Amino acid sequence: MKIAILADIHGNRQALETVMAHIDNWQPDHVIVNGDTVNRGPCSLECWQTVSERVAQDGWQHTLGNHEVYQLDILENGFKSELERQIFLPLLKAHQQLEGCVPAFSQLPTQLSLYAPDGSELRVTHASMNGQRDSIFEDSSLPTLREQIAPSPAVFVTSHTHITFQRQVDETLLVNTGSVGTPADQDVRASYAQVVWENGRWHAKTIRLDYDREGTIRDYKESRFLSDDDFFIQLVFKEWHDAYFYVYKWMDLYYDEVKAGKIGLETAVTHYLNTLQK
Ligand SMILES: [Mn+2]
Repeated sequence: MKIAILADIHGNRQALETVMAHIDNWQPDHVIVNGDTVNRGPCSLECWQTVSERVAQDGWQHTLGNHEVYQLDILENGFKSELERQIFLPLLKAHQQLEGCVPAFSQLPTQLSLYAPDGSELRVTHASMNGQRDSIFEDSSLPTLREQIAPSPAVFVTSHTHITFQRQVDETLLVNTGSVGTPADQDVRASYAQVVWENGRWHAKTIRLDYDREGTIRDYKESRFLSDDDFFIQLVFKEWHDAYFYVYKWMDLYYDEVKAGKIGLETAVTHYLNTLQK
């Protein structure tokens, strides 16, 4: 039994196309898209539609990611303040692209399980058993990991951190798929996981693929995702460009001061980007 698990496409259709072609060539028995198909990148709608077509035509499955939850939250509640609206402008732009597709996100399952002939379980969820935002890291303590994957299956597949790894946790093979659209391990290549049941045991492999990054830059520009009036998208773009997460660090350093009105959002973002260039 061959299972492909891809995740965190994040609106990057160039990366998705390359990964899809590789998966189609591998001919797995099951394909699971493990959440966060939308947001961050310039082509949320195209990515959602492409994956939805494969779900309808080829039996692919799709789990709920925290970014699908964000879109449902915007649909239901909008933004709490003007500052929130500015910071989350990239999410709002994706929301406008997605239009009528967002309600369907509420139908996505939070986890999926497949079973080997011996009854052993492979479980797939976007982050952990504690929810779509509870990151599983390779270097977490054993008690933390046990709690995040309980009740422990034979194979636990997570995503969300955009950093691929494999680790044994007691009897469980723990696999992080990494991210198709915007990896965060400073390796810009798209990432997905192949999990195989063979000769009575499970094993897993991460696949890394080069794709048309110039095409992604063109998509950012042509979709006007990278516009001058949206300071925050420049941080998100730099995360994609460098395959590294900066937004959390920016939040730590500047969010309170920006919220208190001590520094403008544009200044705070520009200042931070300048420090990164040194
Ligand atoms: Mn996520």
